Amino acid sequence: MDDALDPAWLPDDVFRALGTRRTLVRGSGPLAGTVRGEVAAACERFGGALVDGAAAPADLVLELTAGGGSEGGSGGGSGGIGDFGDEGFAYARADGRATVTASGGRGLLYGLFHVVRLGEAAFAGDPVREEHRPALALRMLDHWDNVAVHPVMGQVERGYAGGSLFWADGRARGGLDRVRAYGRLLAACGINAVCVNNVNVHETEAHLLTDRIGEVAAIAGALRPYGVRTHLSVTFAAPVVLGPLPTADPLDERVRRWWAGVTERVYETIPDFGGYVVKADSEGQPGPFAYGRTHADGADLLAGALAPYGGTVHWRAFVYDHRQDWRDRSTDRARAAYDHFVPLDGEFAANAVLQVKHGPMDFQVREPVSPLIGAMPRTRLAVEVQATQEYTGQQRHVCWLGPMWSEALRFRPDGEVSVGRLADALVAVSNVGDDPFWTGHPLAQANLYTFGRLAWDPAADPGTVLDEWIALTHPGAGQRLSEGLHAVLDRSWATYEKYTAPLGVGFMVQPGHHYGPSVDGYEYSPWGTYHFADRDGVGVDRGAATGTGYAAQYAGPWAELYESPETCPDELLLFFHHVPYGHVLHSGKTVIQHIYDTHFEGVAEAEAARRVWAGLADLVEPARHARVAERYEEQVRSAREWRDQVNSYFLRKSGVPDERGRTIH
Ligand code: GCW
Repeated sequence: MDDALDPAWLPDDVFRALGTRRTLVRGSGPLAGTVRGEVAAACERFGGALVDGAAAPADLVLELTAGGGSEGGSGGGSGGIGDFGDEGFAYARADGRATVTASGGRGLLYGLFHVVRLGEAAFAGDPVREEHRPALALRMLDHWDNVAVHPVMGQVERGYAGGSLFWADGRARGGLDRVRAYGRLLAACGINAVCVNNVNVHETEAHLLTDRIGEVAAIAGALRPYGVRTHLSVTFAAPVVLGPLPTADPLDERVRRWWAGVTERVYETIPDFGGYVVKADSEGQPGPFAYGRTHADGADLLAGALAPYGGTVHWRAFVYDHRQDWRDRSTDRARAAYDHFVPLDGEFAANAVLQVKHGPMDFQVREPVSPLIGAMPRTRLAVEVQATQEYTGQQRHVCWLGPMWSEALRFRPDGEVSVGRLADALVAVSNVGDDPFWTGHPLAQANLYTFGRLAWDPAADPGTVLDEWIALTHPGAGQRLSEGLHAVLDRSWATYEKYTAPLGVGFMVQPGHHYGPSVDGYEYSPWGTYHFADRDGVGVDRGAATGTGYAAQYAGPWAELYESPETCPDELLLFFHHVPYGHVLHSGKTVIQHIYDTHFEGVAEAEAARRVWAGLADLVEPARHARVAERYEEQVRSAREWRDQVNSYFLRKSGVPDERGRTIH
């Protein structure tokens, strides 16, 4: 394995408790083999032993048993030892001895990492017996990686961690050690699927589906030992782009046969292939609209091709008009996904999953939960979040997104069932590249880890997940380091929100690359992302009574709550309403004073976090410490820029002075 590669949450030391003990692994198949390999490596390092044989010797300390359940398909059999599903396991501890029992290899793998996470506690303490199963069957990372470097977007679209893990020099990387190590990290936090290329499928990447499928197979081979399945983004126009058809019309019989044939060959090459991801009729990508067909027609075409092999199509709901006229106040981008898809509920095939961004706009620092979530009870749902920090500091700023994601997953669209329970899958746009720290900013590793753990259990407390990440990433971390890491991470999302776009209004970023402030950067653009600030007020009227009607897309209790500025939560006020600067928030402050105060506070908090980090220099490995310290310089610089531009802009628009008389330019 690459020595220069950061071990992230799997440094050797986290295997100490396991590696010093005697462990028996029972079970056959490749994933049980992976578990055996992990145990053997840990024992070699720490002096324990991997015990062979069917019977457990008396001095055995850990027993890991997998039944004969399938490793690939769904519905792992019980193998006569209880049915924990494909990926679940039972963990028990008594008298200093631990056991993990699973129905198949996948469950065993997750059970192994459960023991690793527990460390010494896996063996000590009162007897326990617990069963663990993932709440969501699919926990996926979407890589927006291009094979050929794109002239504008580069190798990884919205990537802030160097080049691609998978692709370099126009082809799949030769050495796949890093991909294997990635699969291992993913398994250790519960992620079980990866889509290896950008949803914007350009010409070169279109060929991955056919003549270049061998390269995808090589990547799949490196991920498979850790239970991670491979998916591929495909272009809806593939039959035309790759030929020889003149049309991609989903209802054309030739098109149907084309997809069936191509998909058959995909499965010949990658028997456990996960399926396709499709961005259609969105930001210039081709789709069924060109043929007067619906998105259900489009999705069902691909679902039909995948069905014989158990594959799934992830069809993205990010469909909106990106050539809007800013003068037209009746079109509301936030409405688009709901308007396009709700009428199609019930028309999607059983193996089609509608992949919906968690918010209605585009991964802003604050958005309400998309009203599409929960509005299509007869359609399978994947919720998409963005680990890559496109709008949250681009991995130059610390912004731990655990609390944001957890809030979205706990939201109850109908007042009862949470988003986490409604979803079949949770997907994150990956924040990983070929950077030695994986994520550019070492602290952004916490986002990846937290995503995996929340996908396994959306009800988990993000703070507890962060504790886990800290303990794994810094084994033996004393109280000072743990507290320091909590201090810089816990509220980092709130801090970022304070110094950027206020009260849910969003954007205000520099066009194109989306880094740094430009209050009016998108105000007169075709992208549908406006704040409508004038001398009297700011915000978007999305109410049903006087605005775009977006608020009425929510189920009863939320529609009512968001409709009125009196009941709308402060943090979303400008998302839902255009209000005067003197409007008084529930906090008791006026909107304008809130803008000033939060921007001063946000910068002060970023400066304080930088100081906390500086004080941890003696406790953190030097290269890691230096990388974060360097990024804090940029974060503080950028936060001040945000503060000064936003505050000056609103002072000039409103003419209302800061009641505390601070410097505003
Ligand atoms: O957030 C926007 C990004 C695009 C991205 C798009 C999407 C892959 O700015 O770069 O394209 O969303 O989600 O499809």
